[in-house]
Order: sequence, then C-alpha cells, then structure tokens
Amino acid sequence: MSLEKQLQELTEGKYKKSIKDCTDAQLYDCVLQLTKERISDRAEISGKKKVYYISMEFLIGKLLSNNLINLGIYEELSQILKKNGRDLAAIEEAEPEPSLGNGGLGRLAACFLDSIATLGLPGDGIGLNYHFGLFRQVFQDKLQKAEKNEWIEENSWLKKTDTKFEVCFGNRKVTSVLYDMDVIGYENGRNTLHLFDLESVDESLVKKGIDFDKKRIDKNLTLFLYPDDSDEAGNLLRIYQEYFMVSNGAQYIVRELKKKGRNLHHMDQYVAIQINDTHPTLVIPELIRILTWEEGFTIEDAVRVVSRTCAYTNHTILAEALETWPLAYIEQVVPQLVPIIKELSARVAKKYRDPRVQIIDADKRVHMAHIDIHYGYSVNGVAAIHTDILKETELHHFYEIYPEKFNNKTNGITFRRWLLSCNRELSALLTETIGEGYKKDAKELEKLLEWADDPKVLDAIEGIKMQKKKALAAYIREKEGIELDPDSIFDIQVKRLHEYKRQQMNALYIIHKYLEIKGGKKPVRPITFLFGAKAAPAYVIARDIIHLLLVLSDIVNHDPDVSPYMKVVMVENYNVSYAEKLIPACDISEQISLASKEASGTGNMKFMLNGAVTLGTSDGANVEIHQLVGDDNIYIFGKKSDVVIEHYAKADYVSKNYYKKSPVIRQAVDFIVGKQALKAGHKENLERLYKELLNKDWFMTLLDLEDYIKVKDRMLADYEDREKWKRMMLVNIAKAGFFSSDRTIEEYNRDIWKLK
Ligand code: 26Q
Repeated sequence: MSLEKQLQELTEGKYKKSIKDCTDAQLYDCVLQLTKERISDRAEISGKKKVYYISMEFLIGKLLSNNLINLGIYEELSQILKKNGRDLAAIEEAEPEPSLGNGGLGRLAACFLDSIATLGLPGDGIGLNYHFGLFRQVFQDKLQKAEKNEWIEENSWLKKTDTKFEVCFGNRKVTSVLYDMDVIGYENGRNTLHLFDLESVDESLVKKGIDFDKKRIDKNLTLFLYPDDSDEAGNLLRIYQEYFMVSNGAQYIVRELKKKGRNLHHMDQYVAIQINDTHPTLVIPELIRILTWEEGFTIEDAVRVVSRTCAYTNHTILAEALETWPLAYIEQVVPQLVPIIKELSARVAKKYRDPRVQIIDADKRVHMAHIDIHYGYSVNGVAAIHTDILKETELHHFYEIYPEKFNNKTNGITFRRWLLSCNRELSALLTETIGEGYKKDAKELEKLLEWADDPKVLDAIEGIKMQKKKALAAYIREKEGIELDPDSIFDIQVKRLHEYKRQQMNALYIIHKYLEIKGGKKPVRPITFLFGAKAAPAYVIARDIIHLLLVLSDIVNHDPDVSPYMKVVMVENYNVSYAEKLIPACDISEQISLASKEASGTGNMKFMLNGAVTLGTSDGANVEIHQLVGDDNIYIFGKKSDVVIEHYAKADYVSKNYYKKSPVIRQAVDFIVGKQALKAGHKENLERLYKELLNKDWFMTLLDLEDYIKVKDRMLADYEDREKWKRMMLVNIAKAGFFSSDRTIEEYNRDIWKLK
C-alpha cells in the first residue's frame, strides 16, 4: 500500500478525519502507528551468536524521526504531509521524550543499539522501564527543582509482551512484565530493546515532586531512574533495581537459549553479555546461581562458562563513582547471591594476596568492578587515554594479573541521529558534495577535505550554521523567553552538571568578560553563552553551580551596558531533543573537564560532526579529536593528565595559592559573593560555592583558569578570520568519521563478541 493511502486510512479509521484536519497530536498518533506497521515488516536479525547489552540506562530520545530515517521513508512522508499542509517537525513535537538515562553512558547504549542493528548484527538491549525516568528539571527562584517526567502514553513505542518472570528478594517475591521496543537498523533488519517492568508498580505512590515511599519495593521498583551521584547511592532501592534487572535478563537469556535447543554448557558460543559499567554486575552471580541451582551445573562449570560469556565496560575513573556495596545490603536484598559472591571472593583470595584486588574487602564491602574483572573475559575503557589510565593507575593491579583482558574501544555516536536527523541541511550538502557513501561508511567524510579551499562549499557550511543558529534562536525565544542574536558567537556547554566537568570554570570566564565589558573593553562581536545541565538532586555543589549560572544570566542579560555584547542562557530541562537543536547551532564546543577525569565524552564528537570547533582539555576523546584534526583545528588548554594525577598523588594542589597569585582569578571568584550577585541570588548557595572553590576545589578549576581565559580569547579573535574559521569547520566535519558508533561496534564485534 502507498504510504499516503496507509496514513489516510489511519486518520480516517482512528479519528474520522483527513490528514489535513487532524490535530498535530492525532497525526502523531497515526504516524506512530504507521511507522510501527512498517517496522514489523522488517526481518528480525538472527545468527548463531547474539550479544545482550545489559544497561540500567538507554537514553533513546524521541524515536519517530530516527525510525523514519532508518526505514528510508522520512523524505516521502515529509512530502506527503507537506502536500496536505502539515509539517513533520510540528508533529514530532507531540512525541514525549523518554528519559531512561542520565547522560553519556545511557546515550551511548542507545547509539550502540542503532549501530548493532545497522551492521546487521544480532543484538538486544536489556534494561528497565522506568515510568518517570530521570526527573524533569524546572527552575524556580533560580534553583533547580525536580519533577516527574511522565512519558508513557496509551500508544507508544512500547509493546507489552506475555513474558513474565518471578524475581525473589530476601523478604518478598515480585512478578515482572516485559515490554519490548523495536530497534530498526539503517536500511537493515530489526533487533529488540527489552525493558522489564514491575507488574504491581503503582504510579500513585509519587505524590509531589519526585518523593515516594522508598520502602514499598513491590510498588516503587520501576518508578524512577537513579541520578548519577554518589550521595544517595547508598540507598537500598538501587540494589533492588539492579538485581531486578539482571535477574530478569538472566532468566530471559537462559529461556531463549533453551527455546533454541542450545546446550547451556556452551553458552559462550551463543551469547555475549556486555555489562555497561558495574550497574549490571550481579548478572554474573545470578547466572551462576541459575546454572548451579536450576540446571544442575557444578560450580566449576558454571563459573567457567559465565566467565567466558560476560564482558565489562568501564566508564569512569572517579573513585567516588565506583560501586561498592556493603555485603550486609546484598544480604538483605538478595540473600541467595551471598554464598555465590562469597565463593567467588574466596577463589580470588586463595589465588591473590593483594588486598587491592579482593572482591569482598576488609570492611565487608563488595567491589562490583572486581567481580567483573575476575569473572569476565574482557575489560574495556572508552577512549585511548582512559584505557591507558586504567592500565597504568586505576586498575593497574588487575592489568598485571590479566593483561590480555584489557582493551580500548573509543566511543562513537550514531550519525543517523546526530547528523542525518538533527542536521538535514548539512547532510544534504554533504550528499551533494561527496555523494551518499558517507551514510554507510563514515570514513568517506574525509572526501570533504578536497573542498577545503572551495569558497562555494565553505560558504554553504557557514550558511547552514547560520540557519541552525536562527532556528535555535527561535526555539529559545519560545521556550525560555530570551532573544538571541544569531550573528553573535554561540559558545555551548551542555552535559550533566558535575564539578569535574567544570561548568564553574566557564562561569568564571563569563564573570571575567562581564567585568571587562563594564571596564570599557568591548568584544568585537557579541558572544552568547549557552548551558544545559541537570544536577543530581542530592549533589549540593552541583545545584549551587546551576544557581550561579542562573544568577549570572539575570545579571548579564539585564545590564544595559553589557547585554548588547553578551548573553547567558541556561536552558531548562536539557535532554536529547534539546541537544538535537543546540548542537547543530554551535560555534564553540566546550569540553573543559579536568584532564584524566572525563572517560571519553561523546558530546564532543556530536559538536565536531556538526561543524563546531572544540575548546578543550587533553582529556577523554578530546585527545583523539586533537590527533585527527591537528593543532590548527582545535583549541587545547590546561594541565595534562600526568600533571593532574601527580597533584592528586602528592596532595599538593592548593587552590588558594592560585587565588592569591592572580588578580584576574581573584576578581572573578570574589564576584560570586559580591554585592551584585548576592542581590540577584541566595547567600547560602553562593557562599558555599565560593568557599568550595577557595578551600577545596577538588577538580582544580583555578589551576587551569588563566590558560582557559587566554585560549578562549584567542579563539574568539580567530572567529573573526572567517576564512580560517570556515576551514576549521570543514576539517572538523571531515575528520569526524572515526567517531561513528558503527566503527566502535565493528571493533566490539571483532575483538570481544565475535558474532559473525
Ligand atoms: C551509580 C550508583 C548508584 C546510582 C547511580 C550510579 C550511576 C549512574 C550513572 C553512576 C554513573 C552513571 C553514569 C555515568 C556516565 O554517564 N559516564 C559517562 O559515560 C560516557 C560513555 O562512555 C563517557 O563518554 C563519559 O565520559 C562518562 O562520564
């Protein structure tokens, strides 16, 4: 049936209306239905061996555009709607965004599912169906407030299945229900994301904000996703969630193997399980439990085959983010796993005396990563520098035992979402210039280098950037009520709020600029500073930094001496959809984490691909971006990771010394508790932040501040050399091919999963 006819039948059947007469919401509902029907025609990807990507987070974003693109019907549908006086973009606005992830780790899982299906590899996701996901952020009185994000509608991408499992906790038994979402490859077949839910979940437990009765496990288990902070991580509920996920996942995998008639003793020939950070670690003892208790395996056999099946990815070296749980907690939540964890720990203790590699430590805490490393067959970091640091410092003692397990898999992003979908204009220009090949083979983007001196192509890239800046300005006018000048430089920092990511350093630069302008030193061209970030509700300093940014936005934007030259905007509830609008409009991409702390970063790749130039430290994948584009096409500043690591080792960084030494630093820091700021903001928050910077500054903001100011000023000046800047944009786009998640997944498959 033709696409138009199919849509017509749907609108007539469901709403007794023509395409022209439906509301946007009704049309969205019909297009959703149509897309689901088209997806179900696609063949399921199959093969002898399958990967299960287990993750507490899948930050999938809205799915309509992506699914239409991957089905190859985006353009056609867009034309049909246009002919009927309708606009696909307006219809997409009606789709709610699921917030099933915190940030990078969850978004990576979503990009990986897209690439696995695109490459035609059999691979499913296993996760949880959080009813309210991560909280929705609103600003009140210049403070972050958390509300629930309701995203599940009557008709959605979720398909309820008949699959149910029982999950036993120490004090009760619960039943799960499985919801599936199709994952469609780009011009390829279909895999599945399995999201487990609690049958007895009760949304009415949530009263106001995001508060709910933490004790009602049978009702609350799948209500919310935990924010990525360490303060609240001690909560038992997180362990309940983790076990609920892995128990369902393990049961699902074993059931599927049996259905296919596979010999479980050879599980590793049919299945690879990729453990996304330590959060799903309990899948290892859970599988061992199932195999020994229910399948009659000896413990030897169970341990052997599970260890050959599970592989672990590390996403952080922040000590405070590494999961360790008191054994007593695990005893309370899943007593049935305790004898197994003790056995696994005893085997390690028998072989290795080093206390640093034990599973259960002297304080009776269980180190999740240690289970993964001893009882998995692969350990990977997510960028070259990150993997090197793991080997040399953080996990050095493990590297000495198992050098063969360690490998690097530099992260990637799916170009379907982060180029074809969010920047159709740029993608059309690329197709016109270098052909379609880059859509399937991202390396072909390098062909663009042949046009590096072609004024027509360079101007076209610049023109598209302007178009995207105008579109963002219009969106921000509507959403935030702030007017932006598209001729100004758009400087953007969007990512989770964390001290190591150093949004506070960017804020200090803004203060510095503000004071310069007040002193009569006007920039040649106005600058727009854009931020987007959620802070974990229990992370006090992170919330204080948001407060400072909102205070600065108020002061700067309302100062008639200054606002013609600079604006500061902190967008509310930054999420995937917002990212898709911000990233294509960016001139300067802020990637300013303290060297050694950002495992990889993936936003940096998205900005580069869309023609932004990076201002960054030698951290995470910035290092590889630098190598690819060369010194002339990136702005690197700040102390290198070896220097930073040495400061930590010697504990010799004293932020006050930097404050005392430099008048520029002093002025900027003092502004936080100056008259103006205190008038616009809250004393308590601002003073706390001020003291933190002066007395602690754990992530060494003041160490790099002067260099940051210097390099950022040089970058702003270079922006005026339009020929140079346009060329930098082009080189960044051309060199971004390496960061396609298709490349990353090919490497996972080649080195770890070995599916085909
Ligand atoms: C742990 C225990 C209890 C509650 C929550 C958590 C928790 C949840 C989420 C801990 C960490 C996270 C998320 C981590 C994350 O997003 N890491 C990022 O992963 C990206 C993909 O590899 C990297 O690019 C980023 O550098 C890294 O910060």
